[in-house]
Amino acid sequence: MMKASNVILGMAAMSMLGSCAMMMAKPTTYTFKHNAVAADPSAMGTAAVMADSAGMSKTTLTLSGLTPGKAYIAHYHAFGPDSSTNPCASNGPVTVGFPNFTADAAGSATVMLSADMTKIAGDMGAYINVHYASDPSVVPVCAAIKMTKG
Ligand SMILES: [Cu+2]
Repeated sequence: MMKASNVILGMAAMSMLGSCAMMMAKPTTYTFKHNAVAADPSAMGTAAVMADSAGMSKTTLTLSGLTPGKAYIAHYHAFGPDSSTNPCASNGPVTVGFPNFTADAAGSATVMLSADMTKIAGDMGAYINVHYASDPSVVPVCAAIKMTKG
């Protein structure tokens, strides 16, 4: 009696774990690389991208080496016309914007974006860059998501 019910409980727990694993896919992590600019020379970080079963993506940026207390903006960009093998140099249009954020006293920041998967699918989500909010032409770091156009 005891044994049988333990087995049934065990099987129920296993199947629950299985369905959770299917719903919560593991994130894919991309590394930010520094652009050839003088701004924030030690800026670095990662972008962790996860898809859920409802067609939504969740992207978490974890950044350090930013200017303490400075305001930043970040975007997903589509593959642009200037390169087909280096998304960060392709000068593509913004597809989705992250919420505005400010680096903390240590120069770190974490920002999260939930977006419909279709908005960042394929060339639509070729790279993520981080700009100064005060001057978007300053882009200290960029993370390549899709390396080849098309
Ligand atoms: Cu941008």
